[in-house]
Amino acid sequence: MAGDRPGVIGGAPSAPHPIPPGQRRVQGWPVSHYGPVPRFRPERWDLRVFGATAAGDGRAWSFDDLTVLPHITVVADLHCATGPTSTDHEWYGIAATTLLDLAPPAPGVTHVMAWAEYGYGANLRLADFTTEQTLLATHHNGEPLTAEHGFPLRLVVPHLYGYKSAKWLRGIEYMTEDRRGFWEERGYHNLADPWKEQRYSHQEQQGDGPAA
Ligand SMILES: Nc1nc2c(c(=O)[nH]1)N[C@H]1C(S)=C(S)[C@@H](COP(=O)(O)O)O[C@H]1N2
Ligand SMILES: [Mo]
Repeated sequence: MAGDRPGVIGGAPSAPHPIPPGQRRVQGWPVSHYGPVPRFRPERWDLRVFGATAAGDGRAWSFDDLTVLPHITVVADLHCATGPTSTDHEWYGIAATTLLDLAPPAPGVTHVMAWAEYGYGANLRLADFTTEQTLLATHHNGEPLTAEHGFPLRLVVPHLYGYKSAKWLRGIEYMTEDRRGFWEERGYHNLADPWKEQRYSHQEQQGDGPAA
């Protein structure tokens, strides 16, 4: 599908394509999250990269700092692990790999925790964080994100179930071992591959998650 539109990762919007097993297509874009929608306060807001960085200390960006970084466009579907798939989202933002280049992880880093407002976290294998379609999105279909969809910044990990795509993103923690995030501690699968229907933690196999 790639190459339909120059510079767009993921192909043409609305081209017919399959969705993962057990999912149902929904019209529009439902809102799904736990807890209240945070308010954006630019003067207090930053995005932090911390934990096991190569440099030994962390880095922080204001929202304005982020706007001057290179941006990418990714077209992808969003699969909620409870069943709905909304299709053909056009995301615009900063590639996760760009962040990684600016604040490299220490050699032993295997996982990251994507931290959002109110302590929400989603853990990812480093390799899942660094795919070419993983991004920190500021815009959707040409408009800034709405508050309920993660304004001003959300992670988008298109190849995994939606709970890995943390809205209201505030930090990336580099980790030298795996640790469960918010939904991963509450019965959802540690890895979350929708094509393998990795929905629930009881389906996990040896090695899929941190030792209990
Ligand atoms: N901060 C935060 N991000 C979150 C969640 C949440 O509870 N808190 N829920 C996740 C889940 S389960 C899904 S399916 C997607 C839904 O994104 P949407 O509301 O933009 O459709 O957001 C994810 N990001
Ligand atoms: Mo979800």
